Amino acid sequence: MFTRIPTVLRSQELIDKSFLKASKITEPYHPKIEDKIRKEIIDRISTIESITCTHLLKLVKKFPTIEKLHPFYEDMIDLMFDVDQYKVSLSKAQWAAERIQVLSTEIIGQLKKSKTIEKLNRLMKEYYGRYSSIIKSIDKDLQFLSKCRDWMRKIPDIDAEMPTFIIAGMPNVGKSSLLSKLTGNEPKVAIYPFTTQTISIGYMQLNNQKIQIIDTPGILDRPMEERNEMEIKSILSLRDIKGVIIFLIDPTGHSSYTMEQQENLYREVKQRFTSPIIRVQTKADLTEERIEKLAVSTSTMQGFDTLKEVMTSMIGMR
Ligand SMILES: Nc1nc2c(ncn2[C@@H]2O[C@H](COP(=O)(O)OP(=O)(O)O)[C@@H](O)[C@H]2O)c(=O)[nH]1
Ligand SMILES: [Mg+2]
Repeated sequence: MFTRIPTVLRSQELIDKSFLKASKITEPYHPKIEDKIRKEIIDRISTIESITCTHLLKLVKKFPTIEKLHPFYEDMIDLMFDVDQYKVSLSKAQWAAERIQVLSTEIIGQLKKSKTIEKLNRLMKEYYGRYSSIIKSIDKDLQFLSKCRDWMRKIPDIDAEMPTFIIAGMPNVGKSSLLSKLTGNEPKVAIYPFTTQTISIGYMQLNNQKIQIIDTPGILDRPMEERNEMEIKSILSLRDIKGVIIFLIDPTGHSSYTMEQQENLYREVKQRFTSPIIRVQTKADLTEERIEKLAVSTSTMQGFDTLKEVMTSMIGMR
């Protein structure tokens, strides 16, 4: 999702990069030495301006506008860094680019009117000095934006607009098995911010529509009371994904969790999330007992057709 945000150079890096490029510029022979020097300095300044403004304006353009993002990303970002500071830092980048453009135009104008080599060199020095101080004045902002970029790249690549099913249930009830049997592919795995957990994302077609299934190992599988505040907030951001929850229940004892533990988790998920919830019994091959209308087995594939029908009927319910 946020993989296209460009790397942010620190002030000194940007200065070094521009100056290095500028230093390589040499003018061919001119009959008058002042003309040669003037042309060279003007070209250098234009190069510095162009490299710098391209970089800064690319940041302004490619860093996302937070308000335009889906609430899920907005919430995540809100947990990660100070959004007001983010906006300030981006506008400082814009400001610096504009200042550099004005400065370059001003100095180039003066260069064109200057006759002596001494005056030309003095203007070049002045430009380098004023340029550097503008760029250095936004170093904190560039540093901050670089950190924001690192954070944003950690947000899992959930497509917030795609119909989504979120698999929940205690550990070992069969979440991962169901995901891989439904999607038939290796899921994408991402670290879930502020937790020590990962989430897996898989895709499948239901009724000619691409849907996304999220397996939440360690995320929707234990009571919130065992979690710290950041972890809770981060998990609750999943509420913004308007998905349907598939809550798996393993009544066989195979998962080593009691029905009571599983029902407690169910109640908690139901209370915290407003999404519709489909309850599904798992490991139906291990027992004749049916405690839910829907019962599936990833060993025998029984119940899969019915589950898919129910899922299809729920697409677009939220
Ligand atoms: N017999 C049987 N075992 C299953 C079924 N689904 C999962 N398992 C087994 O249950 C264990 C836990 O499954 P897993 O998908 O990793 O559960 P998760 O922790 O909820 O992701 C694994 O050993 C699976 O092979 C099923 O339908 N039938
Ligand atoms: Mg698992």
